[in-house]
Amino acid sequence: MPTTDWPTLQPDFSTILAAETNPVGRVASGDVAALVIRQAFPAADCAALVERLIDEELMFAGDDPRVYQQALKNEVIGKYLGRTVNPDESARKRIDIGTSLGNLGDDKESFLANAAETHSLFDRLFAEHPDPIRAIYENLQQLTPGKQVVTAYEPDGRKYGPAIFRVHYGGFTYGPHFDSVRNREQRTNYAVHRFDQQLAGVLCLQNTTLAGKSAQGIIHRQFWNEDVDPYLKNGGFGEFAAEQNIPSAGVELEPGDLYFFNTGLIHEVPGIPGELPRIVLAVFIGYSEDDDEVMVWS
Ligand SMILES: O=C(O)CCC(=O)C(=O)O
Ligand SMILES: [Fe+2]
Repeated sequence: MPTTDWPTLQPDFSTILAAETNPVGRVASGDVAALVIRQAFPAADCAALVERLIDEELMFAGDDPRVYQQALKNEVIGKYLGRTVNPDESARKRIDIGTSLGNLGDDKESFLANAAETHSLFDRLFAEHPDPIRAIYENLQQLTPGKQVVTAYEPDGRKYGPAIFRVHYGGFTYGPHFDSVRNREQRTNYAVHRFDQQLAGVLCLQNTTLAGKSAQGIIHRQFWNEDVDPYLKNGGFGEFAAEQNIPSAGVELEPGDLYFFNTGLIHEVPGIPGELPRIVLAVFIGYSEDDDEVMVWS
């Protein structure tokens, strides 16, 4: 275990629990930078899954600009593309397989209908194959003793999407940002709005690599607030963070590795224009210290 001021705890839930009785709570409070579970889903299963997603025409193998145009026309992918996130398709090419509250949440009925389709799709995909969604939920359950990890649902029982695959082509970059249904999207009409803290769980399925360097996440020890907001909007956060000596944690993942972090902290994933797309399976997590439920959605 590293003993820095702002630790990343790893490599598996039992080691982490031996060091911290409430590890997710420590991420929620911002005292721990991240939790990393090495080989939460075996690397060989990641490779087989990527092959299957390609065979199913849910994604495309390479980074050919025509591929993305083709994907837009594909009936299945077309439905799941994060178009609202990436209005400039030539610059930021990303295929989403799953249902995103961020992209679809403005229309609750259509969001929940889309989520039901995603459940059917994933049930079919993983009926007879290793299920990476389960790997995320089971690790999270172990890391939140005494609480119940569930797919997020509305009071009438309807479920959100359980997780989302994101396939990033051509050096897709997440600039410094935060994610919060409460503070950013202000989705007061959703059950997940009740949680004090929002975390993410991200399972790496495939890295993108160029000249020995791969695309990896960086988390800054700075919660979003009104004062840092202008720096996020004008692209000056990097300079601000350097001036203020804000600590950061880089998390190096291999395919099969899973990390959890607080999305209220400013975070980023600088892109690497490697040959293969960077593929992750991602969830958001709603957490309150005094809530018995931990809700998971995408
Ligand atoms: O892909 C990642 O590692 C993180 C992406 C991200 O910013 C998020 O899921 O909130
Ligand atoms: Fe994020």
